[in-house]
Amino acid sequence: MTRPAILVARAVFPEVVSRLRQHFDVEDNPTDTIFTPAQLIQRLQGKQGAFTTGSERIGAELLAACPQLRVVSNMAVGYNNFDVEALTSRGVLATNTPDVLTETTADFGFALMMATARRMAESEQYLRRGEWTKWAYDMFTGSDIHGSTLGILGMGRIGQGIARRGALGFGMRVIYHNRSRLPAETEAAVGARYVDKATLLAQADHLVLVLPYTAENHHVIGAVELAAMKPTATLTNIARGGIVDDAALAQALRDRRIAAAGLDVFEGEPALNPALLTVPNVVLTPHIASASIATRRAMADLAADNLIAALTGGVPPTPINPAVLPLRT
Ligand code: 8YV
Repeated sequence: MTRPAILVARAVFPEVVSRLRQHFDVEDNPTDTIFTPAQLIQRLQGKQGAFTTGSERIGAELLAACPQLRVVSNMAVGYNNFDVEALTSRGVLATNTPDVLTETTADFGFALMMATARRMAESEQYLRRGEWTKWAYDMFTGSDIHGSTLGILGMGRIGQGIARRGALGFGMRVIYHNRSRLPAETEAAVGARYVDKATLLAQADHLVLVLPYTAENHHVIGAVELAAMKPTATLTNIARGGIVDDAALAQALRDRRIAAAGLDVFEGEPALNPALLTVPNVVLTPHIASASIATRRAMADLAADNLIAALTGGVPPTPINPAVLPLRT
């Protein structure tokens, strides 16, 4: 029996590629070239599996051009780069990497919120520029985390992790809004209270976005929502670019409509709205919320587990569209 062939679309831990080679004929990408859509289609010819990241778009056109494809395994919990409907209608399994990154990403969301509230990036740049000549009573004064109101939009696993940190670690009052309300015992365990979106915007001292990017969630935070927030509030986005209208946010930051923002994700990243680079009251990081060494390795291992199980008759641990199982051979 011939071994399945797979493409590892981006550079990833060599140990994980070696493990995949025990099962498959592997074409990898150690130079980490970003393939154009046409190059991706070309590389996927004759491949039954693909190991992808958020950078690879898997849509109807690609699937039509790659009829041998049986499984796409995303090394990410988010999968807005996948057209799940198109995948399902073609009988192609999609998998992601939930759970293994929850706590690491919640840590980062909390850190970014704190850095934003306490103006860490802005003050570090001031120090590096050599402008620190004396202490001053009002130098880089920010807003407190402890005792303040934490607002969370989107309350999945990562949102719950941030809520716990806020409620149990920092004595914050935690409010959240989500498509569906959590069961009462989960709300009690994470210390969060459900509110409507208008209340969330009006009452949060620190608003953190942790919701998936979908068509409905495009620009969920735009000029109107920013205007509804407290002028002293901060906004942190660790979810996806496109959830926030970045142009409207840059304007709101410039006008001090809100105090500050922390952004790990951007519309059209890795490009970013140039206006964001011209406002001082924003902390910018390059989509690294899940980037601890241990967690990135766990994500790569889980993505490999999914591919191996899917193409060797096993049960993939974290399928997105399990309805397509068992896969056709
Ligand atoms: C990934 C992420 O680093 O898991 C996600 O959804 O956003 C990050 O953890 C990124 O998507 C690369 O695949």
